[in-house]
Amino acid sequence: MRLARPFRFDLTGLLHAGQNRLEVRVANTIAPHYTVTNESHNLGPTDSGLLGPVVLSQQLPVDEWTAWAKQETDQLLQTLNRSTETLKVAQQRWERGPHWSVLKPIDIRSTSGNVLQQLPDDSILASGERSATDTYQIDFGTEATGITGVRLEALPHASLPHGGPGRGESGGFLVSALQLTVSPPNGRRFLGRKVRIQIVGRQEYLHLAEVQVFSGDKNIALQGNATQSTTSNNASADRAIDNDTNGSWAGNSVCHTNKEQDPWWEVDLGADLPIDRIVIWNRTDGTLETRLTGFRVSLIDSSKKTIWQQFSTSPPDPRTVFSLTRQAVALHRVGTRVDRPDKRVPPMLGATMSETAWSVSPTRPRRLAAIF
Ligand SMILES: [Ca+2]
Repeated sequence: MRLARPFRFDLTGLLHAGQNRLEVRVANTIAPHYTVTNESHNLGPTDSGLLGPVVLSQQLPVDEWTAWAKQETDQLLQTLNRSTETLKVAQQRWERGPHWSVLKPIDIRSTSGNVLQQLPDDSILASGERSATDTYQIDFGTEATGITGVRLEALPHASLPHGGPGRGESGGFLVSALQLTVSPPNGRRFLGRKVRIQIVGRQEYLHLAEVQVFSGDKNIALQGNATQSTTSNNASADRAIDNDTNGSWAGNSVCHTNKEQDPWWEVDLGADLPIDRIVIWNRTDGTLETRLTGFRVSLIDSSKKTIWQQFSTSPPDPRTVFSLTRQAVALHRVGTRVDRPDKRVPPMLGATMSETAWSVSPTRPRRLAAIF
């Protein structure tokens, strides 16, 4: 009879190779005895039955143990790596959802000389002489890739009028424009194989007098192979890389497509090459240069990925220079979020908002955000 715990039985020598059957039988436990003993001596449980769990452990030779552990690990890993429909859906949702991280300011400037101070949480606090208008220019460093959105948060602060979040007399603010540009880090350059120019969203003729693609000081477009969506008047695509910027039609150096939806022109440089500048020369005769109003320039790499893109709203006169060391980012969708949705906040729109604005006159300090 054993009354102390733990109960340990050494089965060495009783087990044989292969499977063994073990039966644990518990009979006549002493628990019922407690119910009839004097309470002053009763220190244990009074329920009849097995008191406590039974754990069987076995010690295997090292090699068998290793094999067993490996088998167990493999099975667990298999379970871990097995994808289910629920997991797949959850992962997709996780991947779709935004994951915000705070950008760390590197350089902060105010054109009207306001004092901009970086706080410990990397937010920026404005103070000093208030001016009617101002432009804040802030450089951030980031190693993030695949950025899909930017969120501008306006935070209340005790030093601002009525607790902020703005510097207006009521603690409000008005943001009339937001422009975002991106530069490759530490002198790195965009590598691309094709430069594509396209008029998007309407039926139009596309003419180009010349397209220069500079890698350093060398125009490497001259070595490329030019194509375009269609050709009219025998004005082939290679007229835009004939090293002649003459924009007069009579000079036979301007390429020409049919009037069509979303016409394009493209030069293939043959390999991914570092690109610093793209210069687009327009047609100059008559008033036909206006046809090149609203076009898109893209740099595409060998894997057909667009790695740089810019949209120009005004026609080159006679040329437009696109520097790839600093790229403007087109902002597409804008939303605002307030912590009190019952308060109406006018939406902030567009990459460069000259006519619309994000304007807030809070009745009490609160945290606001606009998402681009
Ligand atoms: Ca030309």
